[in-house]
Amino acid sequence: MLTKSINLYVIGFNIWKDPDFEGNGVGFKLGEKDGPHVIIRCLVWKNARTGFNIEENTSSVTMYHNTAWKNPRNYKFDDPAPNPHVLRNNISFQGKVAMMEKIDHKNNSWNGGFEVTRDDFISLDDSGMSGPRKPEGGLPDCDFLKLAPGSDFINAGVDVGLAFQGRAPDLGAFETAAAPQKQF
Ligand SMILES: [Ca+2]
Repeated sequence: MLTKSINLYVIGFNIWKDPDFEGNGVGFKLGEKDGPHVIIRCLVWKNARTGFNIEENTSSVTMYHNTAWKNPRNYKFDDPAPNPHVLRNNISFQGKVAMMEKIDHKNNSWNGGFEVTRDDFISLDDSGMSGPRKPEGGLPDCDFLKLAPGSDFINAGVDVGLAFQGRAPDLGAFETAAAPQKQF
């Protein structure tokens, strides 16, 4: 299953005070049944427990350009992977990352060389994300978790075959528009 540009948040909180509430607080459940899921440019934030959870999936799951913020565990890939899961260009901010050995994770925010701070993002205000979607289903215009000018994540990604701007892909769910070329 290919999943692109999906946003999941406040899962696992009983916001409606439902007495039969049984949510387990996981944003993306990637397991239970095996499937070589491909997760691209998704956001997951403020869930009760886990953002992206591999949950014993033994297929090779691919995660490119996702952003997880403020889940107690942002990424939980804690099962052995007979077919290695592949993670590139993902961001974790304010939440734990659990990666078991044999998981192929490189060039993500937790792989060294980056310090993720508040200043990497234009906005952490998610109030605009619950607004109406655009007619074609796109996100409302808002700067939530988009990279701030000067962020180390801009042009710091590896090419995974997806469109990008500037000299290289950015990390995370949103690609920063490249500066216009100077006219000589
Ligand atoms: Ca770029």
